[in-house]
Amino acid sequence: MSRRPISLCHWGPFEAEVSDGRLVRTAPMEGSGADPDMIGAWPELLYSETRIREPHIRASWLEGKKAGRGRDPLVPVGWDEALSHVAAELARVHRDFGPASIFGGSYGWSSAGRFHHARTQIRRFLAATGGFTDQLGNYSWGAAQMILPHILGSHAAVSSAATSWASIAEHTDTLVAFGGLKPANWNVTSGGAGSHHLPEAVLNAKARGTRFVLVTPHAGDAPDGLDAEVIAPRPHSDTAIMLSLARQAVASGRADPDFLARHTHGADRFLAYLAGETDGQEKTLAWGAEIAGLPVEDLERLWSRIAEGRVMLTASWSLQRAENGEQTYWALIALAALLGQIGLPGGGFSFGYGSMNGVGADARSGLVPTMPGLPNPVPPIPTARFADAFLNPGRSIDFNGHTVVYPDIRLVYWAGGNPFHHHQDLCRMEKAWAVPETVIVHEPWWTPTARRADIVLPATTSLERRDIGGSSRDPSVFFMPKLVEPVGEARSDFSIFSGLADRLGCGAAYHEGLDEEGWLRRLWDVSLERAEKAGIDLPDFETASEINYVPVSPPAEPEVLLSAFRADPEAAALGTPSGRIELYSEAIAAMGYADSPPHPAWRPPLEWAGAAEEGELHLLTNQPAKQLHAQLYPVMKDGDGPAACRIAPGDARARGIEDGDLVRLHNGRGACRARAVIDDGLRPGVLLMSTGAWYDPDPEGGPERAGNPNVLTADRPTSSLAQATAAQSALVRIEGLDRERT
Ligand SMILES: Nc1nc2c(c(=O)[nH]1)N[C@H]1C(S)=C(S)[C@@H](COP(=O)(O)OP(=O)(O)OC[C@H]3O[C@@H](n4cnc5c(=O)[nH]c(N)nc54)[C@H](O)[C@@H]3O)O[C@H]1N2
Ligand SMILES: Nc1nc2c(c(=O)[nH]1)N[C@H]1C(S)=C(S)[C@@H](COP(=O)(O)OP(=O)(O)OC[C@H]3O[C@@H](n4cnc5c(=O)[nH]c(N)nc54)[C@H](O)[C@@H]3O)O[C@H]1N2
Ligand SMILES: [Mo]
Repeated sequence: MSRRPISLCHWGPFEAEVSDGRLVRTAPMEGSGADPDMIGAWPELLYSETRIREPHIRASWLEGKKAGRGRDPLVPVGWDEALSHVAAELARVHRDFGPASIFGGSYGWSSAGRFHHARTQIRRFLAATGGFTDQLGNYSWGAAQMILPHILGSHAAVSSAATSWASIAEHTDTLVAFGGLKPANWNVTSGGAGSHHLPEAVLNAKARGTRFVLVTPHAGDAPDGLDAEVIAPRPHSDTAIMLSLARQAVASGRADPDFLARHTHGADRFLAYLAGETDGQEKTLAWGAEIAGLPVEDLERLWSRIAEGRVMLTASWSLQRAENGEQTYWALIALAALLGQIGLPGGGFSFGYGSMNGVGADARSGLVPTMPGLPNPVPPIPTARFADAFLNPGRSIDFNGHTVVYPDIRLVYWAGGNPFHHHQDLCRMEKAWAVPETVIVHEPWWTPTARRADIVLPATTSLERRDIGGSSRDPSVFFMPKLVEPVGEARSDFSIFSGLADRLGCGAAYHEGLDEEGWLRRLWDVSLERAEKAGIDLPDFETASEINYVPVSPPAEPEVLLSAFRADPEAAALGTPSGRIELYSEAIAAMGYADSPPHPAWRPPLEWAGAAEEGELHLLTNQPAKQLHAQLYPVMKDGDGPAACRIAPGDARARGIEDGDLVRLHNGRGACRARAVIDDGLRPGVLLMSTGAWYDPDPEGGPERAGNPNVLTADRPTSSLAQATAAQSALVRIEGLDRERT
């Protein structure tokens, strides 16, 4: 019997069993450590009733009515008719309103596979048509992405570089993880990965003697077997905790003056703030503990853990997805700078160990290229401000030192994302979504976003086409075979855009006369060149297509973040104005934003426990354990009722809520149903819901029915500097719903 083909998705590599042209079974590739439930969901997901099988157009749109989007019926049409409408509409809007009125940022994860990555494809296509309004930054680490270049010269510390687990296992005495090390987040990697070995890497470090301290309101953020110490502060108080530890480092004489002098800029001004010289408040441990809602002994103990030995400080990405999230990352870097271990093996700081599979893995990045982009003359808007932009054409906002003027959006084109999953304040977004004249969506499944389009084009999944896959955090490359024929009439995004580009007369610019195979060969040629430069052997295209899975040897030395800069701060100067780690930034000071101080500082958020009224709780929304965002929902959702909401026992008791009860969460922005799960590992005053439920508003005006917490979150930016999502900053109330149980 021949070997089963291997392919790849964001939640891991898998072996596929295909019988009579139908996918019947999927299992994790042997030794990969991928989650068998998520991988095993593929056959049901692929043929789900929720697949879009043919192109659809809203009947009332065809009659020229803008109103009715998301309510009036979508009717099936042939491909030719659908593509004619899309091409004509793009040409009309382009001609009458210009390229800036076409919104095609299309934020979203799409699927694994470098060539067929929908978001890359749509941006190239819309650029080929003459331009479009793009989105700058992401939802994952949007605040860090904008502020880290001011502090470190680039955002590599959050995106691609982290000190490797091998270095931690060998050298780290204590690892302090703000935001915890949530093990379920290791189920996925952007781009897919051959190896899911973080659970092992962490236990290996523990076995070698690393002690773990997790600072998180939820004990569930601790991996099994780690025996970690957990400190559970109020959400969003982390900045104050870090600043008080920094002050303690100075006050106790533990701060490293040589590191500060040689490797940082502006330390004196930051230290003056810590001492209270600029605002009359010394940032003592007692001050930090008060803000964090902790006994001061907890911070004294935390200080004693980091005062000695080799210390690695880390923060999850969730911490900066909050009001003033920029400050949290800056404060962590400042604390690490005072301890003076940045750039040493197993010491200093790194971000995101608990955020995604592959962070801290020993891997070579960037072997497989994506389809290259094309020039776009239109300036982008900050990613998470799109609903605000639709609602306020012509308005100016501050953004990282310059002014962005919102364009007048007439047409929205989305491929590879689900904004009715990912954006905040969905009731506000519904209003924004009604503004454009036309909405076009490519999707494999009838997601809430697809259902709110005027023209829906059915896209294939990565199992229905060939591709080359690989993540920058993984030592492998995958040649993903076409496992089955497309479901229904689905087509790849590339084939849809090629057809449209030909109609619009920009085919040569978009596809360059190449088909799927032609592009895969071209991309692989680039990989071979890159591999040769790096001294790695890769097989030729035919061999790789045959074997599917190509392991790539990891780099010889484990990565240590900023080691070259530590060794020689002149030769390996950072890309900041001073060439050093900036603890005070003149560039940020010059922006003059009231909400963006020029050194790390505590600024109380608008929505957090410190501002809560009687009965209000802080709602945190983390990533779903067995879904990738809203992907997999049709198969992996937990039962028929709404999503779970975790609540601490005392908070439940005070409201007469029992485990399993149906509950209603609400605030001034919206309301949703949920199923109460009483969790004694959760800090009182905090509610925790995972994202990923398919938005299902009640036409009768009752609470949203699936448990999508984004009806409760605020569409408010982290700060004027980053304009990133602050999804974690939300106060809500919760109550039982008529004692109904799910
Ligand atoms: N409240 C709250 N909200 C959040 C977050 C939070 O912490 N709290 N986290 C945020 C974060 S970090 C992120 S990254 C976002 C994620 O938000 P999204 O990336 O928008 O979420 P996904 O569900 O992964 O959406 C990807 C969509 O692409 C579709 N797709 C897959 N393959 C293809 C393809 O080949 N072609 C096409 N055309 N479509 C395809 C999938 O079916 C899916 O619907 O959510 C953000 N939202
Ligand atoms: N299984 C699975 N894994 C995923 C994803 C998925 O959809 N499913 N999505 C991936 C993506 S796109 C991203 S960006 C990453 C996101 O990675 P993260 O942002 O790190 O992950 P989250 O699950 O949002 O949050 C992790 C934990 O942070 C804690 N936390 C939240 N706010 C605070 C705070 O103010 N203080 C402290 N101390 N702790 C806080 C919460 O207890 C929460 O459980 O996850 C990736 N991993
Ligand atoms: Mo993300």
